[in-house]
Amino acid sequence: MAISFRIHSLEIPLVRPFRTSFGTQSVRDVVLVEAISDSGISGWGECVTMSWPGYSSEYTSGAIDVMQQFLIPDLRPILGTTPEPDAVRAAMESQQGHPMAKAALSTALLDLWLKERNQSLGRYLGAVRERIDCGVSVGIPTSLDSLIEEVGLYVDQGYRRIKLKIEPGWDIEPVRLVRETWPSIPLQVDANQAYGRTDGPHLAQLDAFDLVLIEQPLPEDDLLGHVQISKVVSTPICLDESILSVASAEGAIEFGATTIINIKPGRVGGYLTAREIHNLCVERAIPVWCGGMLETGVGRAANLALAGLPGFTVIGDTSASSRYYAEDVTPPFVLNNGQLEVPTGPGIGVEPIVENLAAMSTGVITA
Ligand code: NPQ
Ligand code: MG
Repeated sequence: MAISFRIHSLEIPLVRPFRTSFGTQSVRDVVLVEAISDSGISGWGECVTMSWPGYSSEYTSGAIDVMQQFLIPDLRPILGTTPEPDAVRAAMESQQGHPMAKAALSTALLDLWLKERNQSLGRYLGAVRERIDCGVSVGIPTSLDSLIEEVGLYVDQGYRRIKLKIEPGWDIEPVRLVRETWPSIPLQVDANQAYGRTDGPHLAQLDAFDLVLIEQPLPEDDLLGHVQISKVVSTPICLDESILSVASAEGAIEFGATTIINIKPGRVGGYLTAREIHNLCVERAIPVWCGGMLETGVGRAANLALAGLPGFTVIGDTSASSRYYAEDVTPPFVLNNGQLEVPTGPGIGVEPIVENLAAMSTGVITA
């Protein structure tokens, strides 16, 4: 006997469609990886891929495929007992790319390893905060009226920072209107790669609105373009999709392509690398914040632990469950005074509710 896996596919309706520059999502297709020990303890990790390769080259059925065909077979030799977190990451390094699939597997095994040690993920990672200030990401709506209505809802709920999704044709005017309506709320924008190198002068019009940052204006492989944009725009440029590893983070910082970094554990292959990027950024005095990928409570819990590290000084996208879901797969994370609590239980500190998991399930693969 040894550790085995169950790969759970779920579908959860979103409370409202979420539109970004790369497409619209109305239902979240979620993959939860469950790592089960001989003694019957389960560790959980969420795979943050989307169903199509719109945000990154990974996508859900591809992630399940690479887990089954390559990553789980690579892990097999070390699964006699619960492996050390470093050994898990190393075992999967023989496959290129697929950080979201790797993060899901490594987080499930890390949750199990921590539960066996009765230690929380926050403590393991080095969290210094018990509560996290929360921001919210606002999709591209159908009108300026519905934008103001939706932002107003979040402001009333207590969110401490607003992020507007932008794209060519939906940028200067919506940002102007939100800034005029809420003159002092921390506000930022995310383009998800929708602009080009010559859009600097256009994006410089956003400088008038006292934004915290402009996130990922250009394609993920265009570091030079981000350097060029940052010379024309005075608002700080923050990279998301471009940051895939410690090396790519260090390069982006040294080249002057980014002065703030969005860390998403799924995009960088898991929480160990996320912590290393955080440490690099602290060394280089680059503020970081924790991004979001419409996680269920499983991924949300782990992100809150990460966001408790000392370098996370910029408000992130760790929103309450209700921002996306009427019913979460775990007990819901509820906003309290604009904050969420870092879970303190062993591992990620939450478990899926068995009935919810069953009701949302579209299939389970044993591996
Ligand atoms: C970002 N997230 O920062 C992403 C992108 C994103 C919270 O803005 C389904 C699954 C739809 C993941 C849409 C936020 C998604 C998604 C957008 C991630 O760039
Ligand atoms: Mg982003």
